[in-house]
Amino acid sequence: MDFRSSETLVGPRSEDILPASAATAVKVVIVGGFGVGKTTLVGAVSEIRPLTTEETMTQASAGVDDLAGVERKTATTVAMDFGRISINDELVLYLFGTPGQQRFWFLWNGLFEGALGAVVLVDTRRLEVSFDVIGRLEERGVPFVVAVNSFPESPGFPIAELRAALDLPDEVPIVECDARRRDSGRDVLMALMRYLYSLTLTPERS
Ligand SMILES: Nc1nc2c(ncn2[C@@H]2O[C@H](COP(=O)(O)OP(=O)(O)OP(=O)(O)O)[C@@H](O)[C@H]2O)c(=O)[nH]1
Ligand SMILES: [Mg+2]
Repeated sequence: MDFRSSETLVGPRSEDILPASAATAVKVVIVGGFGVGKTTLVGAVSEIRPLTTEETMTQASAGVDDLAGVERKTATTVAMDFGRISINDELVLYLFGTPGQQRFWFLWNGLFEGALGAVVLVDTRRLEVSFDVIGRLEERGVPFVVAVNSFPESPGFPIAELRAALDLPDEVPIVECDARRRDSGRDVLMALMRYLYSLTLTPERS
């Protein structure tokens, strides 16, 4: 039997192999309302080929899923996205993107299990979809940063107004990003890491 062809098909790519120096793994969840760019962000920053569970949106979701602002969207996450990014030789982040549609939110409980922190992705055209998301994180005590995904049509919001609109405490970082860009997504994750680190220095908040 010739195994060469199957080895080529199933063998891991060199970039998929976790370096032996990676001593600490951290789980981070990417949350947000429907269509804010969660799958895009995980795909942009992941150094491994991301696992996605997207299904084609059909006519049955018309009137249920609000496509305002993301009219060209044709697929939606039904379970989770998964990706990985090495922050340095020793620290690796496992990224779990959540489904945005409320009918799949029951899956969040499992995805939050063991998560050190979260990124709340926000679209300023549809801030209201973020309220419940933030409420759920606060209920569960998961620390988070807010990342504003800049769609071209999104209205600009001064940070102070955004903080007030989302009713965020002063210490929660708000950063802007373009979920399609790897460097931008990486900056968001670094902001989360810095925030988590700051919480360890002020234990009464963590
Ligand atoms: N212009 C622009 N388009 C974006 C950006 N991020 C995502 N998109 C597009 O917006 C749409 C929604 O992105 P997704 O990544 O599927 O959003 P999601 O949050 O995973 O959506 P659900 O899983 O359905 O909740 C897709 O068509 C993306 O190509 C962005 O930063 N700028
Ligand atoms: Mg998605």
